[in-house]
Amino acid sequence: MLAQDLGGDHYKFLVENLTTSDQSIEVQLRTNGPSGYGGVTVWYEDASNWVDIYIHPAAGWIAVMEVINDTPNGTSYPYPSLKDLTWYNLRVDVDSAAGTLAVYVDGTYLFTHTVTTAHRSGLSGLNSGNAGGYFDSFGLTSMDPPDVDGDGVPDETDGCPSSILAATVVIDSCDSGVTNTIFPSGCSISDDVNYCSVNAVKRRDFVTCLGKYLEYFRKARVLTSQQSDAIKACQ
Ligand SMILES: [Ca+2]
Repeated sequence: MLAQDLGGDHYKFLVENLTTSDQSIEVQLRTNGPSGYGGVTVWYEDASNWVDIYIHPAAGWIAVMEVINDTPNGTSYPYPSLKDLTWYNLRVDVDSAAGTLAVYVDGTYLFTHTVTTAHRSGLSGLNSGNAGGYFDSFGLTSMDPPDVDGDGVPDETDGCPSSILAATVVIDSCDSGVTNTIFPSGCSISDDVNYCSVNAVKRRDFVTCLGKYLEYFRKARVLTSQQSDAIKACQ
C-alpha cells in the first residue's frame, strides 16, 4: 500500500522505464479528508507534459488534468456521491489513437474524456494531492504492440528489432561523437555499422561496406561530411 499525506498538488508515483501509450490502468484508492484527491497518471513524457485522472470527493468531481507544454487544462465531471475515507476502484481505459480516456469507478462506466494533448506516450502511475490518500492493488496492462528494443517502432514492422540505441555512434571503443540517429525503419546508424562488421570477412570488407552506408547517409543529408569523417576516423 502507498500512503500520500504530504499536502501539495499533483504528486506523481510512476513506474520507471516503461513507456506506454494504449493501456488499461487501475488502482484501489481512498482519499483522506478534508480535501484529498488521487488517481492515475498516464503519458508522463516529462514534467511539462502529462495527464492525471483523479477523484476529488470533497469537490464532488472526477477531474482530468492535461498539462501540455507546462500549460494546465483541466476538466471536471461532477460526481457528488463520492466520499473521502472510502475505498474505490478507479480504472481508465486509454486509446491513444482516438485520444480517449474511458473512466470506470468500481467497474461502472462513468464517462469518456477526449484529450487535447498530442503527447500520448510516456510513463504511467499514480497521482495525489491536498490531504492525499491511500493506494493499493495498482494494475497496468499495456495494449501497445510488442516493441522489444523500445525504439518506438513495433517489432512487426521493425527492420532491426534489437537495435543498438547508444546515444552516439561507437565503433569498437572509439566514440565518433556523431548522434546515433534512429530511422523510421526501426534501424539506427549503429545497426548499419554493426551489420557491416558482422558480415565482413576481412577488414577491407568492413571499410567498403561502411563507406557505402556513409555515402548514402551523406547524400540523404542524414550526416554532414564532418560527421561522416568522424565515423570513418573510428573504423
Ligand atoms: Ca529497432
